[in-house]
Amino acid sequence: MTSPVPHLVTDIPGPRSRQLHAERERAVARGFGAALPVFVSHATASTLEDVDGNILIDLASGIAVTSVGAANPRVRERVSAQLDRFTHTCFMVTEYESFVRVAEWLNSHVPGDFDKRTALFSTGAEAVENAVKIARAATGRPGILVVDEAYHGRSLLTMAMTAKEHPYKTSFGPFPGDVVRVPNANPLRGEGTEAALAALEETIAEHGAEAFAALVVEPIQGEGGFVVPDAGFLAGLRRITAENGILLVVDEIQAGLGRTGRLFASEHEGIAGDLTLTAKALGAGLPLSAVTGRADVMDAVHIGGLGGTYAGNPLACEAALAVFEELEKPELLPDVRRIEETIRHHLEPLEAAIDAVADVRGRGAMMAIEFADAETLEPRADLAQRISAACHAAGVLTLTCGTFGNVIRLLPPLVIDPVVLERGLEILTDIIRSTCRAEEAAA
Ligand code: PLZ
Repeated sequence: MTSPVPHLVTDIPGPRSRQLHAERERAVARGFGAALPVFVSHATASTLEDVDGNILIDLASGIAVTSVGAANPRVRERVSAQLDRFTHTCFMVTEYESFVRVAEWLNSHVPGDFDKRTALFSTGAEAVENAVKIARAATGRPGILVVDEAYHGRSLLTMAMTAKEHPYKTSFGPFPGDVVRVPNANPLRGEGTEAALAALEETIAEHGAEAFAALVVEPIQGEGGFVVPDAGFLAGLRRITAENGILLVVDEIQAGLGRTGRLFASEHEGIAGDLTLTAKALGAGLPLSAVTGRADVMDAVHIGGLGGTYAGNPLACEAALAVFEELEKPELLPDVRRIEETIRHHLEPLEAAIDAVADVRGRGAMMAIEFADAETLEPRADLAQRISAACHAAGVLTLTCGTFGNVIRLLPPLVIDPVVLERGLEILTDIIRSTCRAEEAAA
């Protein structure tokens, strides 16, 4: 069976998208990039249709947000029913039930065999910022530990926590202090679990444990390059933080909520954060984020200390309740594991066949392919960008990532049609082969 998509009727971007993009340049601040300057008119579980009538295969999910599809019927039903009731009260003014139900679901599903509480916000960065506030209130300590290559957001504090300078931090400093970075156990480029953990213990000894409220870590790094840390690294962080009275904050904003084939990526390593952060897929595109964690830690904050006008907006809470219904379908997580098998089946043979393919990695529907020189591991951002651009021209939406920009990441909706996924991967692998072969022939 062949897939009827991608279905291209113009060049990508087409004339209408190009016209809108020109209008955008006159109206919208220049600081926003665009991975693919195409304007979308409709979406399905697997595809995006643009204003020129082209249908693209979606291997991005709006950066891991539309995990249940960008036009999910349950989300639509719940959100439209809420639209008919009311759009906003501000939870700090008058309350509504869905906020409580979302908190209850997260309390019972987030890893950790302890009594939990949840606080809802709107963006991922806001969840990270609030986790820091909560950790400081609970411990009475100031500092925050973060790891190399981490990404935690674009607000001033979360930029300080994010590793990569350009484009996130360039010209925006100074940043809040008391953020200290420790090595990551990056299997391709790092020194291994033991060395990374020894460096953390040294840093804690240098500053004194009482300097640090929390260590914040992504269980699988997102923007940093889909780095699945060496086995034992997360468990080591769990042990060392506990020994030093430092709270472990697990940032599941990109990797959580089914993306890796388990409900939470921390489950692969059998760890539980004292606080766990979710966003992105939580609201299926309606802005919603959460801090979920130990009741005693969460409730260390005084009444009135947490909030925000839109925190836990009622439309977004309804969307989250629909997402939970999807995540509870017994076939969903097995389907995600099948997505990983399909992606590995297509990409892994390239590792042996093509010198510039340095690594194929990831979990579930969070998979990546890294391009680098075979001998020196010198990153090949140029190749990743060229291949990604060729995929776009062929109607497959891929994204790049990584500290060096040399990684192509695949984030298909968890509900993508398997036939469409196969087709997208055939196009991607053909482009990787032809681009790399042409280069090898020229060398
Ligand atoms: N923590 C692990 O992945 C957001 C950033 C896109 P916000 N990642 C996508 C961009 O270039 O702005 C992210 C993340 C992790 C925190 C965040 C921040 O989430 O909802 O973008 O604030």
